Amino acid sequence: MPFNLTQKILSAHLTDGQAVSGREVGIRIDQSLTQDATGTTAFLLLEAMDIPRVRTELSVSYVDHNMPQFGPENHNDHIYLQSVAARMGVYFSRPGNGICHQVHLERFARPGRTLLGSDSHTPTCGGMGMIAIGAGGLDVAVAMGGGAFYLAWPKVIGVELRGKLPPWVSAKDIILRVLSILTTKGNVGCVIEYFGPGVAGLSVPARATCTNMGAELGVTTSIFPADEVTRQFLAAQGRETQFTPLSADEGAAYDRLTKRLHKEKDKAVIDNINRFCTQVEIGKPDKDGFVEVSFGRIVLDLAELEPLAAAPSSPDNVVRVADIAGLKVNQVAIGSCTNSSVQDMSLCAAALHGRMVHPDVELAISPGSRQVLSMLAESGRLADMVAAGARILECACGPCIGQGFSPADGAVSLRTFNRNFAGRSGTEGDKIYLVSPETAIAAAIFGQVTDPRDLSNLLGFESAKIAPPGRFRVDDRMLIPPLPDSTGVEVIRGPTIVKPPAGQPPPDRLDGRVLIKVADKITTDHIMPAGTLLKYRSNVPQYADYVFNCFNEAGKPTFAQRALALKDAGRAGIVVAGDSYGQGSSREHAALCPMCLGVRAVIAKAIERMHQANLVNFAVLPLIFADPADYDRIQAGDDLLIADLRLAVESQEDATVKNATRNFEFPCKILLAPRQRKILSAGGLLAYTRKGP
Ligand code: MIC
Ligand code: SF4
Repeated sequence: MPFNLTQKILSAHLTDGQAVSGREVGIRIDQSLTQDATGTTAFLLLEAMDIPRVRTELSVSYVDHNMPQFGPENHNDHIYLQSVAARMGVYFSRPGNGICHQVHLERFARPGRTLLGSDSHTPTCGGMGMIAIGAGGLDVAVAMGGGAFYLAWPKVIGVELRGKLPPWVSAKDIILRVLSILTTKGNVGCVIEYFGPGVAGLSVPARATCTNMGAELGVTTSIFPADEVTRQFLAAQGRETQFTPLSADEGAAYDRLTKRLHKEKDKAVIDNINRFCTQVEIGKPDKDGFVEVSFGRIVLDLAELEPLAAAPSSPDNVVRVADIAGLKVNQVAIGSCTNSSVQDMSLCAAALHGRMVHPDVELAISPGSRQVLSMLAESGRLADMVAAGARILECACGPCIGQGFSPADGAVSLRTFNRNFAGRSGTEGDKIYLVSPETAIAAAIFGQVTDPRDLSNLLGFESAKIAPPGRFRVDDRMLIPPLPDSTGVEVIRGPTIVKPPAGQPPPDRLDGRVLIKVADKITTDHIMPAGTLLKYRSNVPQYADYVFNCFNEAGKPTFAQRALALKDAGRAGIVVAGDSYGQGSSREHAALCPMCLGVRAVIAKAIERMHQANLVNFAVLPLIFADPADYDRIQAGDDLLIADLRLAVESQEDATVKNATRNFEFPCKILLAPRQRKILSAGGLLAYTRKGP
């Protein structure tokens, strides 16, 4: 039977379970990555497992998120991470070396390997033909300790690429087109596999842009084949021996996807499905106007693609750049793990050469890595950027995670990043558009949204294509390799690094109160804000003061205060949510901090993959409304009871929840694999791992 590439790599790594769609399986993890904002907890938890040294083929600890260093917290984290990496046999990528995903792609990614990272954009390395998955830090810690990683055997959605991209249209436009079809909802448990004749025209960083932003679809990962382009990239990085050609077998099958969409409200999405997908079937509308739409693969003719943008405030709010042309722009930011390669940066520098950034625009550029920055410096491109008035930021996440460069009130900001969730930039009511480097640089020069296809005329140069470097500048001195023998290495823990609290086994009976009721598409940024609060990541009790901070109202008790009062009264906190709860990052603090405040259950219409796993890992019960209409019958402040909670967690597929305030009962589903039930019953993954299954 012919296999697709995802099936091939997963099957070769299978340690547990069967390859049946939706069934939980365990896979062996070859490589891991952590970054500082999730890494301190990951390593504190790894230490708590009493594992002397990591058992992966390769593990790398990056420092790229928490860089401003206001107060001692960030530097304490860096010192801890460096010392614990030395102790555990892990590579340490020093602050200044670059963004984890960009550096990993350059120096470590290998076709056919598995990579688990404590960051949702770990799938970036899928651009190299590997299965690269984002997960919570505790899952990564278990994998570093040699344990399997568990996931639902995925549905594999095929994206066939044909033709060649026109000038000034690029990879960002491909993934924005995919987002306009699949949206950020309803893709849990899928892998996106790219194939077809159009793949060969895309460089490895361009492929990585597509797989990176696959995270915004909520899929498990995305993958490209490993071909001649991959070989050339590896050779240019001095790593040709690590190349293996890999692709789907001839005639390999892909899965169909079914989505529940609203006939009117989701009309644009249904139109896109009709336009870009094969074998579309649309069911009859139900009483509320919802239809089941199912389809085969997505087919994109790259030659017909045009510049696109994700308008505020969701990555799937996709519009044509031509339709918003003329909109005044006040700020442009180029960088992030999505678009910060040498090619992306060189293209922007070429457009800026001999010109000035528009007087009404502030332009920030953060090269993705030290390799990128040094190559820009050597080629003179950096001088072009500086001469044009660009503000050069360090090689780190920076504005992408709200570490500075927040836009002014009402300002329009164009960014080459991957997320534009409301407020993530650090400005309430922000107007962030996600665009390609081509569209971003056009706006920086002209002060308004400009279709980059007009740039050939406006700037007088033919094409925007920058050839991939034949040789990258390889200098690994900022990557500290593992010591052959790390016994006796001292781990340095500054006072701001606090051991995370442990989870608790579920009580026999849940007696709780709804602390908050939130709407659809609540992201982990809503639950646990980053920005200036990121520095508290290593101190869970302190960071927990800011849970659901964006919903706190002046003069009223905060979420944390209400939750702690309930906890002190010996009762459980409950969160009620709509569809797609916990979108976005892998940050386990979005489970860990609410748990620390006494939250024991989340009841939602649907919960995203990484967040659901994090809830289970910290013994917070995820429950799904059996009838989504029950969501409307519950209010914040209602008292909810589950009589046989322990029994339900151990063995039942449904739980009956009694709303004692409004005097009615409603059913919820417990959609957990047997292993997850054991984890919850044990009080979380740490206790479960220590005890053994
Ligand atoms: C993000 O892009 O939101 C982050 C910051 O990289 C997160 C990780 C984190 O919260 O530390 C992610 O994507 O997982
Ligand atoms: Fe960093 Fe932004 Fe990428 Fe997250 S999405 S890893 S914050 S650059």
